[in-house]
Amino acid sequence: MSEKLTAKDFASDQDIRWCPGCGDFAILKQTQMVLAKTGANSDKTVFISGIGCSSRFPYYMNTYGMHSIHGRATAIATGLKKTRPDLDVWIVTGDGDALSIGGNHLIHLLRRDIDVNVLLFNNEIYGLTKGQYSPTSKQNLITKSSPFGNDTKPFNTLSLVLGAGATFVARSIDREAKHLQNMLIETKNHEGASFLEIYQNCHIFNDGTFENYTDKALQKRNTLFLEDEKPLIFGENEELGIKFDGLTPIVVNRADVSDNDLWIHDSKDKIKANILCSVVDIDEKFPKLFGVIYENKLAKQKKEKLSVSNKEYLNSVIRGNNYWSI
Ligand SMILES: Cc1ncc(C[n+]2csc(CCOP(=O)(O)OP(=O)(O)O)c2C)c(N)n1
Ligand code: SF4
Repeated sequence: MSEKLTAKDFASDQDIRWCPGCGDFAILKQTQMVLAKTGANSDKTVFISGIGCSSRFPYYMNTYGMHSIHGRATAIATGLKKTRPDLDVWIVTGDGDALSIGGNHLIHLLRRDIDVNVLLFNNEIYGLTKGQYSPTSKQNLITKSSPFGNDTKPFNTLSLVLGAGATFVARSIDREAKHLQNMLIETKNHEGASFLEIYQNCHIFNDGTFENYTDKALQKRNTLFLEDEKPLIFGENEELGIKFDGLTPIVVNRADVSDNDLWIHDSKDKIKANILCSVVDIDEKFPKLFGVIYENKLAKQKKEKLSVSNKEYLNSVIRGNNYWSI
């Protein structure tokens, strides 16, 4: 039996070329820890990236990897997973790489429910090319390519991937080490396409964009870390909650209602997940959501059935001699 690897074993000997202080470091560290913790085999693990600062990730991992083409990590990973289902395939991508040039490939990977782990490092900017606005940049943000302010609305990333058919949708943030670690474990464990958005601070070109969620004085009012079977509670002193008024989520004072009336998180519920992503997550009167928003575990069973019949069908095509007539 092979020896259990440590986090250090998953680190390569390459010099890391991210700016000191970049949020990418924290994600790299937690990923290496998670691989060690979950007993991953470096010979069976592959990181595929596109182009961007975040996409330098595979160089720093002592696993197989490919720093591929802008926006196409999803296509390459799909091909790899289809031909080598025994491999644990991870995609590392940025908001530009995944949602601008790679948007089309991302939605189809999710629709096809390819069993890979997508880590989207969202810094709401193009880092590598020095600070142009991206499809997740906030409206009115002044950047190199929007000197008068970004006049386009950002994607609602979580709604987008949920709509594309992702069977696992979660969010974490570079500054919350323990949470990030847990989310990476959940992402790895999910069978099917897992999508983890990680808020990542680019302190060179978009510093402080996630300050509301990391600043100690602001964090409690502005974040809600979802846990299954727990009520949606937030606020400086956990004094606020979210409940339904008919079909509409509203913020209530916990002093005015019973906790039993609050919204209880259930990541299996796709209707609730849709409301969380399309109503709660985008409205500043609500806190920003972190955690597993949606997971469909049943997708795995259906898939197993399908892959057996596909395999038999493919075998009969390859080994048969009656299929090609001109
Ligand atoms: C075909 C092509 N078009 C454009 C570029 C230029 N380019 C390189 S990285 C990038 C965006 C990177 O932004 P993001 O994916 O958010 O990653 P970050 O650098 O912020 O981690 C762009 C537009 C390219 N390399 N190839
Ligand atoms: S430019 Fe931004 S995203 Fe790129 S390495 Fe530097 S801090 Fe990180």
